[in-house]
Amino acid sequence: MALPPIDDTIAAIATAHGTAAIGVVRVSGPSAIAIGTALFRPSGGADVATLAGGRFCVGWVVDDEPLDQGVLLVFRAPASATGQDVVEFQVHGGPAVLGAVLDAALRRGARPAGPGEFTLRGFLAGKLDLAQAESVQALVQARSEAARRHAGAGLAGALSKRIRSVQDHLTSAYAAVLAVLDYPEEGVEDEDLEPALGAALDELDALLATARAGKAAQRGATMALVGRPNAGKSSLLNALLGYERALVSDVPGTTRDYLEVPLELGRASVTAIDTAGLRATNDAIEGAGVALARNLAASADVVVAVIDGSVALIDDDRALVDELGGARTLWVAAKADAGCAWDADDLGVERIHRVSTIDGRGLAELRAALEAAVVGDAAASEAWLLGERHEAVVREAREAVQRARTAPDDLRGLDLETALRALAQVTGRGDVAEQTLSEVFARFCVGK
Ligand SMILES: Nc1nc2c(ncn2[C@@H]2O[C@H](COP(=O)(O)OP(=O)(O)O)[C@@H](O)[C@H]2O)c(=O)[nH]1
Ligand SMILES: [Mg+2]
Repeated sequence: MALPPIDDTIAAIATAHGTAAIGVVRVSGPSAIAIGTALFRPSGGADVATLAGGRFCVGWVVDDEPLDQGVLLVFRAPASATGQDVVEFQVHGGPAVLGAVLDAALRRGARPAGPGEFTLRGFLAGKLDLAQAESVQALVQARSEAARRHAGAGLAGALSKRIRSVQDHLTSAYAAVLAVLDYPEEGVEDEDLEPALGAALDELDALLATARAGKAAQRGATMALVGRPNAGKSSLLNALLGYERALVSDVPGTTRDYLEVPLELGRASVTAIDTAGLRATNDAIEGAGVALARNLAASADVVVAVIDGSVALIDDDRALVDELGGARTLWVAAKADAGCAWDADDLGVERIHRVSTIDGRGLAELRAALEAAVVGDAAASEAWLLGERHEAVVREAREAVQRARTAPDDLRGLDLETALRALAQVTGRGDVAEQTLSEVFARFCVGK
């Protein structure tokens, strides 16, 4: 798959299909200003042809007839997102209006842009690297707060910076290896290389951990709230959500079914599941709910076991530890405002989170602990790998660095070259196959 030409003029509707208050038609390339001049009649005597870059004018889009009233933004090369002359028509966001404006631009010499062509031009002009370009598309597609954060950090350059840091370690190791080719009798001392290679491996491992967390986020991690009736599960869910979603009642056994709701936890987004209280019951419906709760707890990625912290423990609570104890479970002592009747030792667990939904204590710490439980080691990292492609090349780099650690002097250089080449695929700065670029940008939206 060859890349499209970049020296002609492209045009596309950049906003979503359907009706909206405003829609945008983008035009980029050498004829962009001429197309803007031909199609836009500014009010108040402004002149598109001589308008400075970064300015806008208000007026009418006119083809054979007036099409719509709107705004024209003008950017001049190289100070634009694509590095080329760009005009953007902001008009009313209906499909007929946008279609007419796009047609008019195409009749004046623009060609319809393919997916991601504007961003591709920006990449080739050095406006952003490949990791940032992929973050742009991830940002467009982000459906959760966590996904938005990862993509936003990537666009700001967090991943590129981390990759450059690994590249710096590897380049210094490579220089040491090359120096030995000139003075073979010296040999490469492990202590010359080990710090750089070790640091590179640590950083690559941290990045690979984010790929695993990212996949869990895509798959949709689940968090189940379990515990006895009236322990405070539904109140806790509402407090974590910040709004009243689950019914709270002092009548035990209120939640008989279960309810699922998306919950944002900083760098993680999970499906939170509020379950029926775990207790022996003669009520058939409640009993079915209790069985369901046990199954949900067994399959959840994270379990929040809630116990009323203000009253003494009973055997049922300790039975919960036998049933749910394990790395996936966080123990919550609820109703801390009403007193603390027991501690972690009494329950026989390593750590408890004391929370109150009345005065809010402990909630921020619990949120942080939940976030860490979902994203694991990745919680500490600003830079996240986005998708399979990043993971594959980072894994390849890691394996090559690992080989370089133990290889004989004359082969170390080759391994380091392999690692550096693999990492260059993330940022796209270096030798990147056209095929790779085509595949990356084919996943983009048209108009982006
Ligand atoms: N004092 C106090 N009462 C609470 C707290 N959280 C819940 N409750 C009360 O405990 C009862 C049961 O709460 P609920 O959330 O429905 O428990 P669930 O059955 O485990 O879902 C209700 O009367 C709540 O008002 C808390 O943090 N402090
Ligand atoms: Mg409940």
